[in-house]
Amino acid sequence: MTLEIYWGSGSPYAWRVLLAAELKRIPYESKLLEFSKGHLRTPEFLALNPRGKVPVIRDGDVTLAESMAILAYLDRKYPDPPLFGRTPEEAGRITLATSELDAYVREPLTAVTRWLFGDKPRTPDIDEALAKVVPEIQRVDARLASATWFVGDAPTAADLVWFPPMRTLVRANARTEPRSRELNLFPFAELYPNIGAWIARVEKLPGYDRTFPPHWR
Ligand SMILES: N[C@@H](CCC(=O)N[C@@H](CS)C(=O)NCC(=O)O)C(=O)O
Repeated sequence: MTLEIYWGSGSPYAWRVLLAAELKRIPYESKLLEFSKGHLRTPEFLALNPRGKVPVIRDGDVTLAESMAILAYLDRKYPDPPLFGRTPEEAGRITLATSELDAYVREPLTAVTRWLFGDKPRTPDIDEALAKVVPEIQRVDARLASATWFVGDAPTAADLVWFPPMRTLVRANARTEPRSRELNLFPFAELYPNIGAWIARVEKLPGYDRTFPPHWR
């Protein structure tokens, strides 16, 4: 039975999983669900994931939710190329990078991106979020100044996990000027050229186009 991937357009968590499947060249059946049509609230989908969230995979008898669990599963089942490195040190550094995104960056970054796309006035909350996000982005840009990928010489889970939120931020910046200019995030690729170049590299990976959020086109 073909691997089935349930995903939603633009979901950063689901995007990780699609990128992993493409990187590993795993054949899969795409099950694109629409949030606005209530597809995640149907009894059929809730039977797969009672939390009603994507991503979810089905692989024969195995049903699995939570993006990091899915990456771990796919990596064990299809070891090449490895998502979590080839050495203990690489595994540690990759997991550090994915944990850092989820622990320290995701929440303030979501606040900044939402503000950019919205029409609310600037509040201290946004400045607080920005003060957390900017040093993190600067660190990533500095890291990518001397490296092609986050860890080692090939894309890993670290790249796949950081890519969707970074690509979302780039999109938000391009589409929300002058709000993005007000936050000193515009033009993103000029301010953070190494992140810009890394994004272009990810976008050249085979199969990338199939993972691109349909509603962004
Ligand atoms: N921790 C989960 C997060 C999954 C998640 O929050 N998915 C969102 C889309 S980005 C979702 O399905 N939201 C639908 C809802 O909550 O109704 C993971 O890593 O997979």
